[in-house]
Amino acid sequence: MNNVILFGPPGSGKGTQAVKLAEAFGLVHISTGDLFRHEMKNNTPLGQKAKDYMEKGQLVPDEVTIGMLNNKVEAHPEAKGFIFDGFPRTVAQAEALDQMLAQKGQKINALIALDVPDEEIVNRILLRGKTSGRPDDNDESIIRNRIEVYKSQTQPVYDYYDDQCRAHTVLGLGSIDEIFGRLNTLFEEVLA
Ligand code: B4P
Repeated sequence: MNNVILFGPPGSGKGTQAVKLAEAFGLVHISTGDLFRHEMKNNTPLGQKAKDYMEKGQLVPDEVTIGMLNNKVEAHPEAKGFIFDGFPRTVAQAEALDQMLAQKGQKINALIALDVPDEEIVNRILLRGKTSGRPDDNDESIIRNRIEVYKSQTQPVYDYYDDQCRAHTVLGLGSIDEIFGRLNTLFEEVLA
C-alpha cells in the first residue's frame, strides 16, 4: 500500500492537486475539509460540531477529526493506498495516523509540502471566496488567522516527518499543470 500526505498552508492547492494525483496513481483521496463541509451541508451532529471552528478559521478538535478520518479509511478496505489532503494538521493527528496505519502493517511513504507565499494564498482564497460560498474564504482577517493557525499548529507536522526523513517540499507557484508535473515526478520516486 502507498500512503502520501499532501501538505501545505490553506489555499496552497492541496485539494486541486490531490484530485489529479489520486486519479493518476489509483489512490483514494481523503480531504478532511471536504468531509467536514459535507457533514455541515447535511446538518449532521458532526457538521454542527465542526461549523463554529471552521467559520472562524480554527482547527476542528483532534478527537472529532481523528475519529472521522479512521471511519473514512475503514470504509475503503479495497484501497491500494490513500492521499491524505488536509490531514494531519497537528502532531497529535500525525501520531494517531501513524498508529492507525501501523495496526494495519502500513505506513506513510512520504509527506509532500506545497510551498506558497502568504500573499499568494490570501489572493487565491479571496478569489475562490467570490464563488465558493465558504464563510472562511470571504474575510481577509479569517484567512490570515488560518495562515497563523497553520504556522503555529500545523507546521510542526512537517518537522515530525522530516525527523524520519520522509518530508519533501515542492514549489507551489506556477500553473496547476506545472505543479502537477513536479508532484508527479516526486510521487514516482516515493511510491513503492
Ligand atoms: P481545507 O478544506 O483543507 O481547505 P484549504 O486549506 O483552504 O484548501 P487547499 O489547500 O486544499 O486549497 P485548494 O486546492 O482548494 O480546510 C478548511 C478548514 O477545515 C480548516 O480551516 C479547518 O477548520 C478544517 N479542517 C480540515 N481538516 C482539518 C484537520 N485535519 N484538523 C482540524 N481541522 C481541519 O486551492 C485553493 C484555491 O487556489 C482554489 O480556488 C484553487 O482553484 C486555487 N489554486 C490552486 N492551485 C493554483 C495555482 N497553481 N495557481 C492559482 N490558483 C490556484
